[in-house]
Parts: sequence; C-alpha cells; structure tokens
Amino acid sequence: MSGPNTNYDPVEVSALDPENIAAAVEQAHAAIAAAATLDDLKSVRIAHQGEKSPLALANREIGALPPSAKAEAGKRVGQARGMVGAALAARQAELEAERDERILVEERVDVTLPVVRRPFGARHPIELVSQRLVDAFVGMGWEVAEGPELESEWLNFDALNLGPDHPARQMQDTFFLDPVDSGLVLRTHTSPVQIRTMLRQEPPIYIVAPGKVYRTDDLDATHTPVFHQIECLAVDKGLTMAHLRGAIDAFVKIMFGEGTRTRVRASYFPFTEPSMETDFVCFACHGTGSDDAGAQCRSCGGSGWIELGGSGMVNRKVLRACGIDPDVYSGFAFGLGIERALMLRHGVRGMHEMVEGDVRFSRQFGMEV
Ligand code: FA5
Repeated sequence: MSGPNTNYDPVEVSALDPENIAAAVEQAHAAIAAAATLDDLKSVRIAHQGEKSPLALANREIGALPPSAKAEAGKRVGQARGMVGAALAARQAELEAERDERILVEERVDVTLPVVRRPFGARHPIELVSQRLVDAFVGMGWEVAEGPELESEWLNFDALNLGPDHPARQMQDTFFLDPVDSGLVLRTHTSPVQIRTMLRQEPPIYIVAPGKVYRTDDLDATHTPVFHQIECLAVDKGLTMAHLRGAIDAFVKIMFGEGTRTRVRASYFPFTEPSMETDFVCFACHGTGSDDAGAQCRSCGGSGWIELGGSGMVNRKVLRACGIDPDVYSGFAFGLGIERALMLRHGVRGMHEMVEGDVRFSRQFGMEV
C-alpha cells in the first residue's frame, strides 16, 4: 500500500484506475464463466476475490487516499467487488445444481430389483423350555449347576450306586469312549451333576442342572439317542417325600399349567430310595391306549401314559459317599426329559421333528427372549 499523500489522485494510482478495475472485473467474469467444476470455481474465487486478487489490492490502496478521494474510489472498487461476488455466487449455484442432478442420475436406486431376503433364525424350543424351567427354579432360590457331557464312568455310574453289573452300563445303552478302559462315557443322564455338586458343596443344596445326554437308543416317536434332561437336587435338614411331590407339582404347573394329567408310580433307581416315576397322559391317544382304528397306540405302547421322568429321596449310601451325614441331612432329586416335556406341552407328535433341525419347526414356537 502506498504511503499517505495529500496530493494523491485515485486515477493516477494504477490499481485504482477505472480501466484497470473494469479489466479486473472482466477477467474475473471470464474465469468464472470458464470454471467447469466446483473445484475450478474454488481456484477462481481465490484468484479474483482472495486477499491477493487485483480488486483486494485496489481496496487496500483506498486507505492511502486523501479523504476527498476515498468515497469515489471506494464506490468504484466496492461495485466491482460486488459484481465479482454476485457472478461467483451465481456460478456456484449453477455448478451445484449440475452436480446434484448428476448424482441423482449416477446413484439412482432401482427399486424394482428383487430383494435379497435374509431368513430369520429361531431359538430351538428345547432351549426355550429349558430356559423357562431354569428361570422358574432360580426364581424360587435354586442355583444352576453344570457338568461335562464327557463324564467319568465313576461319576456317571459308581458314585450313583449303579454297580458294575447294572444293566444301564451295558454297551447297548451307553456310549463308551475308546479305549473302553479309559473310564470315560458320554453321560447317560444329568444325575452325575448331583454327585459333582455334593462333593463340592456343603448342604443346604438346591440346584437345577439342565443338559444334553446320550444313549444308544434308536430314533422313534418317544426316543432319540441325543436328548436333554433337567435335574433338580435338594439336600437339607428335614426334607421328605412331601417336599419332592411339592417340587414336582411346581415343575408341572410351571411347565404345563393347571389341570395337566400326570401320575406318579413306584419305581427303582439305585441312587434314590424310595423312588418314583412321573408319567403324563399320552399325547396321541389321550390315555385310551388305542389309535383311531382301534389298534394299539404306537406312541405309548398301549398304556395310555408316557414317562416324563424319575425321582426319589437321595439314597443314604450316595449321601455318605459324598461326605454328607445321612442322619443329619436328607435329600430329594428328580430328572426329566425335556423332549418329552415339549411333546406334552405343545402336542409335538414325535421326536423326529425335534431333531431334524428344520428352522420352520422352531419358528412355530415364537420368539421368546
Ligand atoms: C434317569 O435318567 C434318572 N437319572 C432320572 C432321575 C434323576 C431319577 C434323579 C431319580 C432321581 P430315566 O432313565 O428314566 O432316569 O430317564 C429320565 C427321563 O429321560 C425319562 O423319563 C424320559 O423322559 C427321558 N428319556 C429317557 N430316554 C430318552 C430318550 N432316548 N429320548 C428322549 N427322552 C428320553
């Protein structure tokens, strides 16, 4: 910027010369018109409106003018800058509109294309039912216990008073692991979790143990080689058969609601004494024992009842083997088949549907979280 000069004539200062200002405006207009993209226009804006542009330099010269000349020079430069600014804004709007139109064409979505549908999965009803039961018992203050599916023969049989000659230990019932003298089996029931818990924990004990178990049974309407059980064990002072019946009643009510027809009958398990079995009325023949054609019902073998699970008072020998004094404490236990419970609860007519893994079967039971 030139120094203050009282004789300063704006027309003699080249930056403020009207012709030079008009030329600067003309050059700016030409550059603005030639800008083909928003990036080009950005460079043009810097060159013709930025701090080092001819019009910005001219503006700075105004400060050095005598007061009498400032107004006229200011008006000239201001108008010129206004014209350039307006031309820039107009071109900016044009180029933005062109860009938006191009994006609309290039990024168009074809709404008529077929959608790739991702099928929804579903939790298996076995899982839902186990969870519901466990939740109910946890709600009554019981704890959840777990054990491995690959179990020691000792915990699966011996500790439960199932001696070496017990029929359940036969090859046709149990999956033994190679080599046979490894002492390992795929657990045939959830009852070894009872032993694991009693060895680990002092009474009072109230546990619920759901899990997968294995037997060499053929797949038919009421059997599958891999199935699920839920085991309950209570050990405390003063527990009796009445408490056991009460716990089973609570279980049946939670599971099937009021009015479900079940029965208990005397039974035998080496690890409970006395023992009993709970049955439910056959889902196929509704207790008549025969099918619509009058033939023997294939689901229940004609008895009208299907076994749900076993139960009993924990055998004193088992308590003692786990270091619990049977003269001070008593216990009860029961173990039920979840697949059978599901048959009764939802009228599932056979094991096959449950093990085939077709998601349409699971979806019928809805989404419970
Ligand atoms: C037992 O497994 C005992 N551990 C139950 C028990 C626990 C008794 C605690 C006393 C105290 P059982 O072999 O009866 O008992 O089997 C229990 C239930 O598992 C049966 O009532 C039946 O509901 C179910 N179950 C048995 N075998 C199969 C199978 N192959 N497929 C589906 N469910 C089965």
